[in-house]
Amino acid sequence: MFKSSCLIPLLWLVLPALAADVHLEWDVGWVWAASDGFARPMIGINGHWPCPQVDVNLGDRISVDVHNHLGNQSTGIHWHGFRQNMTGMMDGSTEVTQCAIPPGESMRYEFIADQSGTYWYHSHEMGQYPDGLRGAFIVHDPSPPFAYDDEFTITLTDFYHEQMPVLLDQYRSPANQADFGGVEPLPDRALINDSTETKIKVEPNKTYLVHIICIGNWPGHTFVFDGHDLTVVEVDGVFTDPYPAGSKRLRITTGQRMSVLIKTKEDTSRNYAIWDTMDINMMLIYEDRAIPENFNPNATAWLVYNEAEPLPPAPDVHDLDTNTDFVDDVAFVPADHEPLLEPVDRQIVLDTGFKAIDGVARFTVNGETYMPPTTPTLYTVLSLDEESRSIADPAVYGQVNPFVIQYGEVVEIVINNHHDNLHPWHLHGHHFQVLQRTAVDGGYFTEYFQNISSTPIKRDTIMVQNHGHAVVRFRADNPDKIKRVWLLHCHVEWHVAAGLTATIIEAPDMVRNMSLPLDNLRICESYGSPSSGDGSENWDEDGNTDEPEEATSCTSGGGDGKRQV
Ligand SMILES: *[C@@H]1O[C@H](CO)[C@@H](O)[C@H](O)[C@H]1NC(C)=O
Ligand SMILES: *[C@@H]1O[C@H](CO)[C@@H](O)[C@H](O)[C@H]1NC(C)=O
Ligand SMILES: *[C@@H]1O[C@H](CO)[C@@H](O)[C@H](O)[C@H]1NC(C)=O
Ligand SMILES: *[C@@H]1O[C@H](CO)[C@@H](O)[C@H](O)[C@H]1NC(C)=O
Ligand SMILES: *[C@@H]1O[C@H](CO)[C@@H](O)[C@H](O)[C@H]1NC(C)=O
Ligand SMILES: *[C@@H]1O[C@H](CO)[C@@H](O)[C@H](O)[C@H]1NC(C)=O
Ligand SMILES: *[C@@H]1O[C@H](CO)[C@@H](O)[C@H](O)[C@H]1NC(C)=O
Ligand SMILES: [Cu+2]
Repeated sequence: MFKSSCLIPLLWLVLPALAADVHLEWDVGWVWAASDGFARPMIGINGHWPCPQVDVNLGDRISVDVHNHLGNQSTGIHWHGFRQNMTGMMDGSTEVTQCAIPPGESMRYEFIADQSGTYWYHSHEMGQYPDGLRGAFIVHDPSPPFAYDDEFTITLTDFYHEQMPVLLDQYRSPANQADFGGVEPLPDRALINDSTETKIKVEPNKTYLVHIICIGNWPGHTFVFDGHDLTVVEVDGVFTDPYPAGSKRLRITTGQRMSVLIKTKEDTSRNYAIWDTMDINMMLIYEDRAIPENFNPNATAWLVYNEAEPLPPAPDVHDLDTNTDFVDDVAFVPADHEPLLEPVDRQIVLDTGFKAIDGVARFTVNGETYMPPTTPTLYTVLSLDEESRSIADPAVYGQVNPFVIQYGEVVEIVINNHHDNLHPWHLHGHHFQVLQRTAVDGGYFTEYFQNISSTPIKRDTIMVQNHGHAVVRFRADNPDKIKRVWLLHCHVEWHVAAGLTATIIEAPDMVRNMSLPLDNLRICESYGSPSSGDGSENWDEDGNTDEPEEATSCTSGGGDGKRQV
């Protein structure tokens, strides 16, 4: 079925001499933790939660052996923001580039950290990462275009006391407002660095590079470092021309990253709070949503100059409108000043909507909801190669909202958000240029703005405002002309579960074959999913296939099916 010759060893030959081998052994399992005082099982790594930060240097060769010790859930790890140059089968999106890793199974991920900056890793399986399986991944650059003395990372997230399988069942129940697109479960807390009492020891007279990562499930976050100005120098792994945010607030959405420089004070006479708030406007859209009186969207952490001094309360940020009161990231300029990609070879327009399917609210892209195929889409591309059905025909991929693009094309994606809700759209495998993005209620795409940058910012996740649109471009510059498959989806896990996802099938007709590591074939077999064939069979709502068959032992929560979506 697949050629047994392996691509990975070839890669080792073309590496910079100084690159190191970084090998990680990760046992993924349940860990009790009480990040905000409420104890619950979290999905941790090697017996610890929060999951570890990965720190590597540009060019390092990464290999991670992931062992699934969860016992009752399947898993997989996506390396968010990595383009997976030459290693598209290592993207970790289950049902797309691999089968899910069932309990008791293992898989080795191998790729090269050939991009510097701020990334993260997270499960891409069945709405799983908000239960804990996510962490920071920093690729240090030997010569960044700015100077700093030291660095640290903070993550921002919404946090739930109940586990995702239970919450997803509630969200997807017919009782849940199917006609209105479904009401998402409210988070219990916001956390900074997975804690309500994060204290960051800093020294005076220093410049710190702060990596900020939104590892949350749903709302964006707006934050303020009291008494300190922030200068943006990176978004989503792309260095920017330094952007002094001054007194304006910065926002990052689920999936996004941002690095800022802060200059610490000259003296250590007091400490300062970091204030973070979840975008409450993403939760308020339903008239009949009950937001409790005491609901607290805020989280506080501290820059600690002097441990003998008190930790001050968060600044009282008045009149913050999380709809408008933030720096527009479309105004950033990438440090490499790469020109606007043109002309456009292919335009893809996504009009988002929702509809009730079997009484359950689903989101749609151009009228169709995404249903995960039992054969991972990449495997369809590889295995249908020799058959009579053309892999350039989107119909062979099933209900995955497929878009086929050709090698070298400049692809423009227009996202028209017809919802009352904001959506952070994320593209795997590429950075895209952001040409334009409207404000809330800014209307759908009809024409280009007059003020498009000649050097647009590049990132991999963009917030698309309600009843507005965004326009992004990328080149299908697949370096070695390998067939690749990338998800394009809203990063809100509720919305992923509701089908707000499309699939980009890149250069399917390229002759160069990619062979799958034997690990991948083995886990498909032990999971009970096919590793070849078309995308006509789906996992349904309850995690069963269209054609009923025996459930395997890798049952996820909330039902007797194989998995959740
Ligand atoms: C992709 O990898 C190839 C081979 O290692 C390398 O020549 C190329 O520069 C890489 N491209 C990017 C965009 O990193
Ligand atoms: C935040 O959490 C990560 C992961 O646990 C850790 O590596 C990092 O040091 C923490 N940052 C601070 C400022 O405590
Ligand atoms: C910080 O720098 C200022 C100006 O150079 C100096 O006066 C001060 O003593 C320094 N503070 C510390 C704690 O070194
Ligand atoms: C959240 O922070 C804002 C700004 O400081 C404040 O006005 C508001 O009262 C806080 N909310 C809660 C519930 O503490
Ligand atoms: C560009 O124009 C659009 C619409 O005319 C406007 O919403 C946006 O704020 C402008 N952007 C900049 C950076 O001026
Ligand atoms: C691709 O793989 C198929 C199936 O193994 C094989 O028949 C074909 O010759 C390969 N094509 C190339 C260009 O290697
Ligand atoms: C899976 O196991 C964890 C840890 O024992 C437990 O908290 C959780 O409820 C289980 N999930 C399901 C769906 O059974
Ligand atoms: Cu969304």
